[in-house]
Amino acid sequence: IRRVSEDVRSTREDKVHWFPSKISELDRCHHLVTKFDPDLDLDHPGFSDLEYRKRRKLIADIAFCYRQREVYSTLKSLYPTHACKEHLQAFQLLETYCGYSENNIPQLQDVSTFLKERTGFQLRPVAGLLSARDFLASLAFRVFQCTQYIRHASSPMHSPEPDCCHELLGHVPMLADKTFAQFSQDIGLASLGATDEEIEKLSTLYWFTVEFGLCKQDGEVKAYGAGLLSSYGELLHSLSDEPEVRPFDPDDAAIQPYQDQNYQSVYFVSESFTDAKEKLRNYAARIKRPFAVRYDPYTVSIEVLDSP
Ligand code: NLE
Ligand code: FE2
Repeated sequence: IRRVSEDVRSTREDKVHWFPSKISELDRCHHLVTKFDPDLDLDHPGFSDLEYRKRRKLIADIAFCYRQREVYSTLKSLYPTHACKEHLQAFQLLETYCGYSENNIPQLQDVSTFLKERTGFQLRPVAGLLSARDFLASLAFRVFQCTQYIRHASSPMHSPEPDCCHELLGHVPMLADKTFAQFSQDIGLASLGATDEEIEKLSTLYWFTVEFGLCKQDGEVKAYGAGLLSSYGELLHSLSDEPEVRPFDPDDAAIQPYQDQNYQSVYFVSESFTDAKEKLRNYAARIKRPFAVRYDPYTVSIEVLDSP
């Protein structure tokens, strides 16, 4: 095995996308997509709402607590019957140790410290929806980029874009599970230096698992996707008879078309997280890259190796 990280950067620059190899280089993974920026996106539900746009610029506002309460208590009442057990367990801990409650929005740093102790994941504030390439690269380091603002008050039960309810209620509890954390990092590692087409497939896979995944537990189907666990409306929809539900197969899920404005019409159900993780590893091993990557947890960096 020969290290080729320098080669990748110098001689292969035109063929391989730059990707971060040190955690500090995530500073360069800051490219927002403009689609959901309420100041730039004409279709954003809050675009013509100047009051909303002003509020989005402030992160701590009294009004935030109010919406949080409604979203929080409504979702919490559904979790016992609709959420997977990993989510339920972690949610309990977050209420006990991290200030999760309907009256309080916890501090990102406190939640990050909690996650770091559980699975090594840490949270990093981000101003809006990132490009898929940058977002996935962060996962390779067990860094989760978290939005801080809250959804528009006109639709508390479903938001098309991520917001702090989505991150804190949907993603954070799941990232406290070891197998799920590994699954998330594996998607990130597979994305480093990948072609645009592969990034598209990996982000679609991410969409149908981390965001909208279902799983079997004790003979029942439960939700583990963050997009479901943070939307009262879609959580009910996903476990009703309406949508199509297919067994999770990465080759199938990676090319399934989807939209991000409303509830999904198709979901994928995994046998277990371990099964999903193994299937994903098998998928990732078949992605063609002129090198391999290995995460070194001691130095918190990515080593680039020649493919064997
Ligand atoms: N639909 C989700 C929610 O309402 O929380 C957010 C999905 C972000 C991909
Ligand atoms: Fe998300």
